[in-house]
Amino acid sequence: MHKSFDLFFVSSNNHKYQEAKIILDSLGINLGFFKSNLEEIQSNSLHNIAMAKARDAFSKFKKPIIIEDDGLFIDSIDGFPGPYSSYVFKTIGNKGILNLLKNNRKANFISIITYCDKTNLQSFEGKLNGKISKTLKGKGWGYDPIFIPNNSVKTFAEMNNKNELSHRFKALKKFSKWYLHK
Ligand code: ITT
Repeated sequence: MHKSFDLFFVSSNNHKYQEAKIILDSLGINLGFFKSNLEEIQSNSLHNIAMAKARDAFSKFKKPIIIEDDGLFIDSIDGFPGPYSSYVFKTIGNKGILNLLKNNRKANFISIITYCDKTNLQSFEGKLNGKISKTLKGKGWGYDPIFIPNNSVKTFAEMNNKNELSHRFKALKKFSKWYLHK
């Protein structure tokens, strides 16, 4: 069954896979899914966390894989939650973030996609600038209801073209260029 897949996305998060699948389909890459909780090392570098996750994923599944590590970096609180985005979402959540912010609402979302196979370990970064909304807007997963990309008045949760401009799209686009010419 797995034969038709070019490579596998390893993550505990279905939403991330579903978006990555749509994006890579549009770029001509057929992405399978292994649902798994990967080792998440303590580090303030998304790149280091991503490399550890990718090594862990490849050692578990022994097939070409990609993993993703994301961070929402908010300027006025020194880049918090950054590498702790997953933990912060599960604890204080979007309402907790909104309660921390005043006037300066600038933020950026970063995605690191790391590819690993027997001979390669390669990372690709996508960064999207934007701001945090004043209230929750729209229905979406994770930080989608509070993140407004630059040049938009809508949050990710209210947009219908998130996958054409997101941090994830930018990282996967760079990855696809490399992967298809590898
Ligand atoms: P893995 O198993 O792949 O690690 P995860 O959900 O723990 O899944 P991350 O460590 O990359 O993933 O955590 C980043 C968090 O940031 C994630 O849990 C979401 O809450 C949030 N996030 C990442 N990308 C997002 C997006 O496109 N929209 C909304 N929230 C996002």
